[in-house]
Amino acid sequence: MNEKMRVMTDRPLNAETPLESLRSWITDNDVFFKRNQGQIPQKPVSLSDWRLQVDGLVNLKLATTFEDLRRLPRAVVADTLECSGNSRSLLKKKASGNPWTVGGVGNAVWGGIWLRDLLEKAGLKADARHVSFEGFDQPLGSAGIKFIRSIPIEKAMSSTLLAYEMNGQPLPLEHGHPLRALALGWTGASCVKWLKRITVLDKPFEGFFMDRVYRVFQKGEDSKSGQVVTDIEIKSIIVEPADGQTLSIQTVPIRGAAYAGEEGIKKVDVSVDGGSTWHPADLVGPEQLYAWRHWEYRWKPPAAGDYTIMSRATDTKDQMQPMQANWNSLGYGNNGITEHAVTVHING
Ligand SMILES: Nc1nc2c(c(=O)[nH]1)N[C@H]1C(S)=C(S)[C@@H](COP(=O)(O)O)O[C@H]1N2
Ligand SMILES: [Mo]
Repeated sequence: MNEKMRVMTDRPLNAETPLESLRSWITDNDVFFKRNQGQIPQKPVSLSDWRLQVDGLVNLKLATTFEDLRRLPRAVVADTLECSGNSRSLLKKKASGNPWTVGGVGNAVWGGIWLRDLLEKAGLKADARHVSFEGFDQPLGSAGIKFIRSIPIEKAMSSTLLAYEMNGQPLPLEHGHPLRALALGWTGASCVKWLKRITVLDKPFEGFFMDRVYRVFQKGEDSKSGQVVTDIEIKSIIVEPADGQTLSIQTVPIRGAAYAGEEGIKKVDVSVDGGSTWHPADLVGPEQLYAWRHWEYRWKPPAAGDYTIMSRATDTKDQMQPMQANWNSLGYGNNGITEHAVTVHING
């Protein structure tokens, strides 16, 4: 793994992408954030031994080989993947979980097949409502709980990819080799790695990773009463300058990325006075559904001093990033403008 990554825990491996690697539209595989609940397989499985089970509420159970998958129509799609808990450590009130700053996100071009094509081969029964994914990574800890997650059948049949390539390379071991799910525009929790089994269910899968975590709830509330985390909400991050940087008094390029899960980015505004006035930024670089949009604003600091820079994204459904994050016990979905502000010092 690249030494620039910020490792939060070794076992399981949880590491975030450094700020400077978020400045390119494609996040390189070696610096792409790594988030694991269990033990990453020690070595890649042999592709000739590997099988993907498709079972549950289907007309025909499948034991798909890697060769079978390669024969299905290949789809290539950009998708920005973000951990549900990204930016958690920027919350003013502490929430438990990995202390991500902004680097629990990355954008890649993924190659694979549509899940729909595989499910159509198996044939759905009339009561099919959810699709669960199981990986072959080994759980860590005494409870031995497997990371199994399910998504609604509509998402599975419309915009979920099974990826075997990442940025033109075979899917790397840490990112789920040989095959992972990607519910496009949804947080990482619905994107199960090292797939071995896909099961069609008549209701959401029940288990620790569906009911105890990846839900938005307040302290003292039952986790199960909270909404399940699904799509990524409208957010922008500032990737340049960095918080606390000292700059000289000349034009400062302010750059960042904005993303909104299943929606596109309509505009990004920048404030250099702590949110009193806003200026439109230029949207730059590729524009693709499910992928982030980079933006830039060239700022001429009027005088020496300390400045707070904020960015505010609006999506194609006119939903605007909130001034403050919607706090919850596990610190999911921090997209607050204030929490993502950076302060810079301008030298005279
Ligand atoms: N099998 C398996 N899949 C998994 C996980 C896991 O622990 N095991 N972690 C999930 C979470 S919470 C996230 S954010 C993404 C991270 O994907 P990455 O490591 O490729 O960035 O994988 C998801 N898929
Ligand atoms: Mo995650």
